[in-house]
Amino acid sequence: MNQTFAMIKPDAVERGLTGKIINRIEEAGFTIVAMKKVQLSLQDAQNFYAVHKERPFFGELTQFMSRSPIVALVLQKDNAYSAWRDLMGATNPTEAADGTIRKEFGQSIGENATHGSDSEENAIAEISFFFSQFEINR
Ligand code: IDP
Repeated sequence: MNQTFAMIKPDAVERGLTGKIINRIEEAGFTIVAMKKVQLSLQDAQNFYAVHKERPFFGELTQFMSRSPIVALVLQKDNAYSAWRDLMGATNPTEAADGTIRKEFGQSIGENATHGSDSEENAIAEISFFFSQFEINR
């Protein structure tokens, strides 16, 4: 699977970091095959993060993700999901390696600038949550 799903989260979009993050994505050799800016409703965020619904931070996470627009992307590269996870860095920006996007742009464990699918299976599901097959350039 050479595609994965990525998001630029509300904190980064609000701070005017969309262009810088897209630049990092392209410089790392990913091809952006789909992209759009949308605002999630609270229900959309709850559906997208349903896997986390029992976690203590679910309310905080879904409020955050629906407070202002996000940028949704489909990225293409060999081993796309793991390559994008590597470029993002650890969930908590304070634990993320130097040179990663979360290290540079993340503000807290919750407001950590970007999302990336954590498996090939989830990449397929998350791409189809946001994009129809006609919106993905091949
Ligand atoms: P990931 O995004 O690195 O895959 P997950 O553990 O799957 O990390 O968590 C999903 C998202 O939930 C994180 O990116 C972050 O925005 C948020 N999150 C994770 N842990 C916490 C926490 O302890 N407090 C608040 N938000 C959290």
